[in-house]
Amino acid sequence: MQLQPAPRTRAAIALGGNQGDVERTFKGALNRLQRDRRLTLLRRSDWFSTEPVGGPAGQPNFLNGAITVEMQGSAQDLLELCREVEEHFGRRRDAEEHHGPRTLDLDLLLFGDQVIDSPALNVPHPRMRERRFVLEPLAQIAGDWIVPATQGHAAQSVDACWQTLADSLPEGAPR
Ligand code: PH2
Ligand code: MG
Ligand code: MG
Repeated sequence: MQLQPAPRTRAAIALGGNQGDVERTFKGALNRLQRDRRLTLLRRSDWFSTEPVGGPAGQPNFLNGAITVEMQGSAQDLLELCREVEEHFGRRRDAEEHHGPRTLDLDLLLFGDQVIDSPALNVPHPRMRERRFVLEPLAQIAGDWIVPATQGHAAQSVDACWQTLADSLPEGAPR
């Protein structure tokens, strides 16, 4: 019997961080992700300086961005790869505060048109529709990607999600 190659799926990943030289970390993270032969980088957004949402008072601003990739493997495979890269760049989940400072956060936002609801992984990312620091960069690179219906939200393009959120923000809302 011949083994079939794993299917290739387009995925979207959010990058965040607010400890150390985050721009350098992001660059290193993209290199490291691409070293894995299963992954191809498709596009990357600008990097945005953003005010922290949640977490301890007074933590530094974040740098945020988004990338699209093609992954030969499952969403779980991609999650594991992201965790490895986070760890390589000094992320220590066991020693950090909820929503607190971190060197590198790689959040799997979208995986093709899949809806995944498991203890280990939720796709689409459950909070992506509410987060400016996710939608603004993602809209730059994947505006017409349809976010599948979940949690009472209809299926909607990234652009439409971003427009809805942007319209609800007060004038001059912080990034
Ligand atoms: N990540 C969080 C909590 N708060 N705020 C901003 N601006 N950017 C983030 O990436 C971020 C956050 C938890 O992952
Ligand atoms: Mg995360
Ligand atoms: Mg996160």
